[in-house]
Amino acid sequence: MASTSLQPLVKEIFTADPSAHVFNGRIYVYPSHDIPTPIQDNDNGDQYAMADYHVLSMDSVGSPVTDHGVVLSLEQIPWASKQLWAPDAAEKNGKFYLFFPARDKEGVFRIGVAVGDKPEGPFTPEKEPIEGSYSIDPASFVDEDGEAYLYFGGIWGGQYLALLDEAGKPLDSSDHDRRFFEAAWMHKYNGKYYFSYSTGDTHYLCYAIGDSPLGPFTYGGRILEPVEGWTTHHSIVEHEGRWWLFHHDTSLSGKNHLRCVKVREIFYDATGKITVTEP
Ligand code: FUB
Repeated sequence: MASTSLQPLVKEIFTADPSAHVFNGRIYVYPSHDIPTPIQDNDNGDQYAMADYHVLSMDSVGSPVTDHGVVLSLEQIPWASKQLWAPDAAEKNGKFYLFFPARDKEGVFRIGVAVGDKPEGPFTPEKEPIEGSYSIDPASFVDEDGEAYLYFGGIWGGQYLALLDEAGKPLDSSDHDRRFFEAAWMHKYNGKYYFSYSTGDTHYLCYAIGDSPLGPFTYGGRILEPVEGWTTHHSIVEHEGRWWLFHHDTSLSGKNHLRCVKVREIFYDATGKITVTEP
């Protein structure tokens, strides 16, 4: 099924970078909230000028989607100056944490945290970003033993994470079809850790598999071919025994910075490889 034939989860607002989780049996999606801007596309990503976050939720894929409205906005965050990019969320001891990147007052991307009592927010931001944090695209992963991890990285392809090829050799930064660029995500399937990501300027969603959440991860293949629009960004979540890929494209607007979130089912073959068609 081509990405363009899928329907956006919501059409009333533009959404991107969907991080999906199941909390209390319900699917919650933490997306970026894209907004119109006169800023032309540039390599700094200034055209992604987002100023608040919404949360979406649904009973299951295909059921009505609730937009919970604004759950955190730029003016509430004392350290941030602009660009509320791809967020993610995690639960710990009954509190819900929203992790988000934004440029600080010096224009450097930092990662902040906001806390809420419910998965749908609202969220109250900490006064400062996470100490020592930098870069974009935080992705949280809580393992079965309760240990929590935050993956991050991006902005023109800094290869922040070593991924290995099938021979155990680190992928070269010139391997644009396979190296990490941005949009990190972690999920666990059958005891293995799947680190998935965007290759950025070559527009693939790929994954690499490891025996530990800290890696090393060995390149496993592509999840999704390029979609409409420059960016590609995703999350993978299990719900009621089926696996879902949330991602975005620009089919609702035709503009790189006005994206829409979609969802499709994914499958695993007998060797653990991800496929978008049922084996
Ligand atoms: O939404 C802004 C940026 O575009 C994200 O941080 C990247 O992953 C890309 O989707």
